Amino acid sequence: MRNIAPKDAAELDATETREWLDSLDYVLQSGGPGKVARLLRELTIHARQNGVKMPFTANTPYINTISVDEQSLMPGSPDLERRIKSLVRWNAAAMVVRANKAEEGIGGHISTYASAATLYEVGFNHFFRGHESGDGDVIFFQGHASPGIYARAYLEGRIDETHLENFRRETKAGGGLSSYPHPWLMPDFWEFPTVSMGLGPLMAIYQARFMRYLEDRGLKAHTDSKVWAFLGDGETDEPEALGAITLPAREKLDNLIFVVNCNLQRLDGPVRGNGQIIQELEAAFRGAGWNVIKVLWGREWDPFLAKDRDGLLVKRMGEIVDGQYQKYAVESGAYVREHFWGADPRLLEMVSHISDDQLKKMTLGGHDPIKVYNAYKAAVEHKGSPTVILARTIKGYGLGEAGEGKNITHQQKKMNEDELRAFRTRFGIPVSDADIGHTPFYRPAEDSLEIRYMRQRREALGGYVPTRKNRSQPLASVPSEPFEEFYKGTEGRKASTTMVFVRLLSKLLRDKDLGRLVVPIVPDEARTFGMEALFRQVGIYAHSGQVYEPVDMDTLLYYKEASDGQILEEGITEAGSMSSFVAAGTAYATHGVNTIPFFIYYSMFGFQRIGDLIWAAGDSRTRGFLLGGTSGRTTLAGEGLQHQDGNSHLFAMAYPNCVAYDPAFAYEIAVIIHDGIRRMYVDQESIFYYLTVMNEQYAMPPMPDGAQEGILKGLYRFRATSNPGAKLRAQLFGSGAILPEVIKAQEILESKYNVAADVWSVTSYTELYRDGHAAERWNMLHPGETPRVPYVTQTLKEAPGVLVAASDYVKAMADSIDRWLPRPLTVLGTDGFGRSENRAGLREFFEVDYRYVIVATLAALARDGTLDPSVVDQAIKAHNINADKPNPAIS
Ligand SMILES: Cc1ncc(C[n+]2csc(CCOP(=O)(O)OP(=O)(O)O)c2C)c(N)n1
Ligand SMILES: [Mg+2]
Repeated sequence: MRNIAPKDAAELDATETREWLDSLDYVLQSGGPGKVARLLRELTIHARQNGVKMPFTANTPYINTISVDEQSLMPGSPDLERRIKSLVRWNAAAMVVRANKAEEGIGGHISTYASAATLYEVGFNHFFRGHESGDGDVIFFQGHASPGIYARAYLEGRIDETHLENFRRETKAGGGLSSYPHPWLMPDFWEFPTVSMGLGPLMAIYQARFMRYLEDRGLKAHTDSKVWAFLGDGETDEPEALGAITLPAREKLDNLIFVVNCNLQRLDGPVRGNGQIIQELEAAFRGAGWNVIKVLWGREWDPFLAKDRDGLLVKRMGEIVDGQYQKYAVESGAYVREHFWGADPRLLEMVSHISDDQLKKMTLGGHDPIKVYNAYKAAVEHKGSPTVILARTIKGYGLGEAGEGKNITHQQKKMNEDELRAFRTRFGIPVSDADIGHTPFYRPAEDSLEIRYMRQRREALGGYVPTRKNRSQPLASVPSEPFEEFYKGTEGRKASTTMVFVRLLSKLLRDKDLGRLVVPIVPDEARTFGMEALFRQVGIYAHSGQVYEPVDMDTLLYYKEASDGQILEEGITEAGSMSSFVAAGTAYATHGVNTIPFFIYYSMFGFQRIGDLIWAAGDSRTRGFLLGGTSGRTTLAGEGLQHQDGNSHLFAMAYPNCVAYDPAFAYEIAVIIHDGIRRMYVDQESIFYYLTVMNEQYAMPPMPDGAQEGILKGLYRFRATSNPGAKLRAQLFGSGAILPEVIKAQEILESKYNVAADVWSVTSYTELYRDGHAAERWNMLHPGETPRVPYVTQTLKEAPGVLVAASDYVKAMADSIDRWLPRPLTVLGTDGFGRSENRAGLREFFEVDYRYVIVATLAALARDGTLDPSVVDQAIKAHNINADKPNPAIS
């Protein structure tokens, strides 16, 4: 074999490559891109068949997805849009700087919006459709970009200078602005909370799917509305952000557009200093089946890429890691020339004719309106899959020395006079040097070209965004028929509260008025709760219908999927299910449809696991019912430590607009849900419900007369003693499945120990606690007036004897009302880790069964001196209680 010198070999290689590329160019010109793609596919198969190992990559080169040839001209006035964007930039920065001058430490972010301004402005001027258009878009704004959204609203005349002045000072007179998007705080403005990072993208996915659900079920006309979700590149590290991205691809949700602001930085520093976040995200989204559009380079790069016949520049672009790209952003043109272009003399030659200054000014794709416009256009026109736009930007763009591209920029809240002056000059804001120290807001005259243009554009696009309002009509009333059977009890037949709930749900689904509005949501748990009959009754929602023959087709309750199916069977994702709950429970505002979600799940995997999403639901003014199934630390047998929930009611107490109940009987559930629908959908209160339901079966008694009010307020007397004149008296409180234990204790206390006890059902410690504190607060602030008396005090002030409470939840629940009772409360509860055991064993272990209620009652009487302590001792022995067993709270 002839020896070929390495140099010759390289040349031969280059010539061969050249020839292949020339042939490909020929096919491209003669047959078009489709033919090239086909040919490449054939070549790949051929190569594989002949043993060529093809490295897998889900990536495309590090260049814009949309080539210059594919670009459309941008409509509108680029000059005016640039002016407007500069004005928004200035006011956004000014509001943060001023807020922090007035109040040290009040916070706010300049650099997130600074990087995203073009991404938003192109949207506002050309894409985001307001609700008046009939095709209103649903937009999740990146939380930390809020100053820019406020600054635009100010220019549009929707909010005034006082509002900007009071950014982050929400309690100030004249109105303040909330730090981030919070519908609870600004119910006419913000639609969706996003600032707990990761939740926005997740909720956006389920929002897009819910829009399809409403359309497929005929609850909403088919529209071309889009869901836009703006998020940070750092935010994609949150599992919630990427955890559900296969769903929208699977469901072909082309109504969903993610825009990831890839400024390559997060709070502390680079997102992927040693790698490339954009390529990483591209691979993840492409792998999941999304349409990915990369917007990396501004138009100044186009001529260089056009000249890059050998792919040297593309290769160079693709080999730089993000930390290094960040370095270029803070360095001079000379540095970029030396370190980026200088890697190869042929690259250096490419830029020999332009100055360092021009080099420095070459923009990135996310700052170029034409590139962004074309990406959005392609996204809204794309059919068959969701789109993600990966837009490269610089964090703190335009801040110069004050933070552009620097690691500290996320936290930058202050700018000195020099920095402000430079910023003003760069964006051409007419603020004089003399005024710069005050950082004045600037809004051109009402009839200026800028203001008129902004208004015209928004008018053409269907009104201002964001705008939140209640777009639904309240329900006229709640039908009573579905609830009635539950007031009568089960006449001795045993049922669990879960069975009762499922029966009620099934009746509501059949109701001629309410039925279509009910949205049952389950995370792969329908059979656990005995809901499989609903599969057949109303079907499981599947946009595509059922394209296979289910294995159980020949059974009555087969697994029926249908395009107008009503159940959202989400699979094993409480987070996804909760996002559906939010979409359905806010549809009264977003879509003008009063859907009523019922989300039932394993109660342990609710507040404990997805508490932040429940918090966001509260913020979003979500309406609906959360059902914590298989709840109660000792009622759920066998499952053990990770499943047995004795905590969720404690968590629920801290959610301000969550109304929580731990009901024991069928009629309690009926009363609570009936009243809940009334409060939320007739009276339009922004509250949501949490009910725990259990799987222990016992006979459901009829509702005692007059119990309704107490059920809702949190406490009523279920059964009075037949011997009120007895010497030894007690008041026993029970909740949920522990109430039957308390009733049993009452009987034994009366027959064996001559203690006459009344039994109270405590349906909600949370409601009693809130009412007690509300009264106390009012009394503190109104010292001269007749004091208000908490409901629990009013109800129990005359009640004689000792007070004992037992529930399947932590003791803090019952402890929380102690101060409003006439005497101290003895509390039995289930603090501690659960155990795999049967129900009786668990109640013994946690000390909440009827025997402990008896002992606790006798001990309280002994403590008060009305009973000899030896009786307590005898009871402990008689009931086989081991007085020296370890404390379950810590064992
Ligand atoms: C769940 C959660 N964790 C932490 C934060 C605090 N935080 C706010 S912004 C931020 C960095 C954001 O970086 P990125 O997503 O890249 O957005 P950028 O500002 O760069 O556009 C962090 C850590 C938060 N808001 N939410
Ligand atoms: Mg970032």
